[in-house]
Amino acid sequence: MWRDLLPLGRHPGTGGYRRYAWTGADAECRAWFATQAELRGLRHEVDRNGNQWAWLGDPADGDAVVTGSHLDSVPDGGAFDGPLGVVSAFAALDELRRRGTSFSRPLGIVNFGDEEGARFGLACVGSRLTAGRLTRAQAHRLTDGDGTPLPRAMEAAGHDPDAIGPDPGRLARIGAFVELHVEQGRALDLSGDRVGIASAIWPHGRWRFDFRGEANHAGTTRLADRRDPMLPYAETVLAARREAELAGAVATFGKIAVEPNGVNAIPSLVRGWLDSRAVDQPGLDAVVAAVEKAAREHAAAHGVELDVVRESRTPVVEFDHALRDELARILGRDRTAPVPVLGTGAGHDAGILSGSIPTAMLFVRNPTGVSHSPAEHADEDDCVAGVLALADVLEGLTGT
Ligand code: HGY
Ligand code: MN
Ligand code: MN
Ligand code: MN
Repeated sequence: MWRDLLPLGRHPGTGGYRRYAWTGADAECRAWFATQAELRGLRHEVDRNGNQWAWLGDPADGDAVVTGSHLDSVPDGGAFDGPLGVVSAFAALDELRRRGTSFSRPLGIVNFGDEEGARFGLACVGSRLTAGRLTRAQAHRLTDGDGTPLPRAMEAAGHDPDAIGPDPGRLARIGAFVELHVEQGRALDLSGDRVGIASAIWPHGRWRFDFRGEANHAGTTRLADRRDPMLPYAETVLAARREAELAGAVATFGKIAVEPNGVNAIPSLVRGWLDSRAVDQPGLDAVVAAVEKAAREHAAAHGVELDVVRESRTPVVEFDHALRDELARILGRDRTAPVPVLGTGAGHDAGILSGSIPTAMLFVRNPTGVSHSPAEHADEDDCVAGVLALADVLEGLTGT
């Protein structure tokens, strides 16, 4: 499976993945998923929101157990964030077939669309639409960096954008969703464990800061005469770092757009996107408010106008306690020490769906903790341990 999947959407220069929603690379990944389903005799289905499903048994019977993740990536992402959960899902099913497991509940494997939000700015679009956490009208207003609206991109990829919307009937037939994911930190490396169980996801969000000044000649405009939006932007980046440090949170300006973007022109616009995450909602709100306050002060001092737009905010997630306990029991059977339980600052479809159905996550050790980078890595032995853990979980939940 890896051999077929690894080349898709990989940038030859960086070695990172550029698998953005509704692009050619995305289509190749989706074709790979459909092929994996077909090879195993699973019924392949694309839902109204473009999420892909592969079914063993009839989901109409209800109380299905679903596993899977996503295949899209951030700009120059690694090979594991998302795909490890999908590959492990198919591999776990293969393992259960080897064991001769018979299933008492329908089993589904899912590839959620547009998890990273790399193209249209909002993460987890497929699961948000399904859960009714994003309306069709809101989704139709999303555009990519080239100004292509999401509905046009969907249409070009052969999906009907007017069909998108909540799918409560589908969710009602799912009794549990377990997403396996590469860990995006070093907790398992530090504890010496291959696999852990997720406890919670920090609240997080994305804010767009538009600093508007005046374009002018870089050689002839006196410093005193400038309204340069790059200056308050730079001060704001430093303020974000300071405020996050004070609050024990994280804050990142990882994306920036500059107009006119000329080396010898003072910018007219600097647009920076803030991603911030904290242990709790008041902590997150306080960091973002402090960054915005600093941005406004610095903008005013430089004669620059500022607009701040909240593009998304995802509340804290506590994964389902009963399901978590069940996973801990299943994975703890042959162990003396308890299975590690860890929180994360990364968002996941399992977090979005936790408001609608019982969800849980398994994390696989990441020896460096690096993620959202071509350097992301997981050792093969740990990936195999993840597949076997997922197989045990699926067998424990569905086996007769
Ligand atoms: O956490 C994130 O940045 C995304 O939802 N994976
Ligand atoms: Mn990610
Ligand atoms: Mn992911
Ligand atoms: Mn000139």
